[in-house]
Amino acid sequence: MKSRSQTHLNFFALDPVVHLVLYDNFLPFLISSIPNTMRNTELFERAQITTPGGVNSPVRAFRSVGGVPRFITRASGAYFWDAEDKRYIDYIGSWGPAIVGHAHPTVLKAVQAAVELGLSFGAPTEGEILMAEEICRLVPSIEQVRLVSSGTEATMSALRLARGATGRDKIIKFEGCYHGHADALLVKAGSGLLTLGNPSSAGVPADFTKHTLVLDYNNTQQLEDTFKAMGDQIACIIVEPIAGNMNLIKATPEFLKTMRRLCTEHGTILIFDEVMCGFRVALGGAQSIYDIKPDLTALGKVIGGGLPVAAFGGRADLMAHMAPLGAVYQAGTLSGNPIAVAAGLATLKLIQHDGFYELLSQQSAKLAQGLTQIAKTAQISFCADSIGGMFGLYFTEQIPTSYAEVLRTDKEKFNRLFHLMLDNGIYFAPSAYEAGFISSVHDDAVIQTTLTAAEQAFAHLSES
Ligand code: KE4
Repeated sequence: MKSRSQTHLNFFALDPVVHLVLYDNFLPFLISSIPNTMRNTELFERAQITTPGGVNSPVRAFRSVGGVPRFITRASGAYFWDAEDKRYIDYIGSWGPAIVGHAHPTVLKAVQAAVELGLSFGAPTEGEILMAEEICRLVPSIEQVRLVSSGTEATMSALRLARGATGRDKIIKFEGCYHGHADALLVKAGSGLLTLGNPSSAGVPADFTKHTLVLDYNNTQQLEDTFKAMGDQIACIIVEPIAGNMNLIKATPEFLKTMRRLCTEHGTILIFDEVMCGFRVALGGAQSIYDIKPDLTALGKVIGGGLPVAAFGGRADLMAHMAPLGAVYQAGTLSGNPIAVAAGLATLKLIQHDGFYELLSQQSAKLAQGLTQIAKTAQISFCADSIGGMFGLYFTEQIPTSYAEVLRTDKEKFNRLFHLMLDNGIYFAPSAYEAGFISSVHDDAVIQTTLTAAEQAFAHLSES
């Protein structure tokens, strides 16, 4: 019996000509001629060997909608292509960053110019000043800002700052809002009256979430009651002023106004997590729409233009607590990375063109209203909502205003719509609990193609 190494050796002892024919010509031809209808499946199976779930962020695994994730090879404008060279109209836009469309020439040019000068220095650069000045100019509540590399870092740092500046431990978040995966924020409502948080993830000690109060989004009375009971113990409220992580849910003006008043009365820091809605719903973010001034804001996604830039900032007197000036520590090797900042600055310039947000709002409304009309014709219980470049799709009669209402929408119907549209080259967010995103290049032709595909999809849904 030949040992494995002997067989191996003989194989490599092949006549070089045979090896050349076999390895450098025939096999590559053979592989390339396999119909690539299996490439996504093949890549997904391979990915799962070396990466948990085959993905580097859970939502990408399609576990909520089922099926095989599409491995994207390239993107341009409103489109991206998968490993089987199938083109899709993209309605996630990298979960927000691709607001001017994928691979915008101006953004690519800025990145290419920056790359020529080096990738990362670990020392300050002028680009970081330009980015900080632009953010402070566009978001007036931000007097000082610090750049980081992810939304999680931004919110985690803002929380630490609020606790450091107030000397208090308790924080308030809302069921259905997602602020990244920092331990104190991976909580679900507890059973207690004031819903002290319980960990929503393994690996998070109960001690790390016992100071996190989880309240109901848009429940103003509960907010009043909580502050009456323990307002002077609360370091901060963190909220998505327009929520995009339980599908699209807008805060009521009364909810945010009450929050602002209670925080002022009790010396609590109000943190707006605008990582998703910042520069997405309006140039000044959600805070400009509601005309409410938070004490701190977290930003991300759009300000990196697709590369890793996020930020937290706000009142200068609070930011003065940050190291190296103050006692609240935060740091990051790649914070303010020059390539990422170049992409972000180029994107921030493009979104300031006249009429940019009017166009986004108009196009997202066309999509939402068109889908609603198609569903009505198909006599399917469905509605849609939009604001700026964000939209929400709900299989229910009324637009939800709370997490509990979102959970009552028909998730199974959404999943069937998702796949019917995916098969037709339309890529919605792969979850009934995510918002959708359009870019400034989702023009009428793109929207019409989507609506035509939706007519077939809803007709199919109504037959079954
Ligand atoms: P990142 O750490 O993923 O950069 O940002 C966390 C975060 C913070 N705050 C808000 C309001 C967010 O929406 C996010 C991240 N958003 C998700 C979309 N649901 C990113 C997609 C993903 O997790 O892969």
